[in-house]
Amino acid sequence: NESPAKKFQRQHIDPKLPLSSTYCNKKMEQQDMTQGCKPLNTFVHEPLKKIQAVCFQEKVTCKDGKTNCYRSTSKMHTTDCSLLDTSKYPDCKYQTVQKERYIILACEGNPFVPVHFDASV
Ligand code: CPA
Repeated sequence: NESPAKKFQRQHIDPKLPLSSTYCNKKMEQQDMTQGCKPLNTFVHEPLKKIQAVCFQEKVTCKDGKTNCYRSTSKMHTTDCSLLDTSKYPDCKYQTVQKERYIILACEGNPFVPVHFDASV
């Protein structure tokens, strides 16, 4: 059974920068997020260690009011995958938009690692 930490890695980490505008269509399928067509998902294109280090950076309140969120102190390479409203389930079609942003992650456990992508700013 997949741990919350491994699920976060599957859904949100891809160290390689996308090379094409069809990145999200392919990657959302490959990473098993197209049963139900997940409406919005962010990939972070940085090494695992650099993303895990965010759990020890600036503490902020999460969108749901919990207090286990952390904002990165540097901008990171990200890609927003947003489900197109013309998408017809089960054929999930996404817009691919690359951004350089600060990321906000929820962290849990021992070791204290990311388990949820809260936002980018
Ligand atoms: P995920 O990271 O798998 O917000 C809903 C989903 O949309 C969320 O999924 C991330 C994604 N999203 C995104 N980019 C955005 C905005 C949203 O990729 N810009 O969430 C994993 C699990 O974490 C879920 O089961 C909910 C749970 N969760 C929510 N808040 C949490 C918290 N503070 N601590 C621990 N788990 C939390």
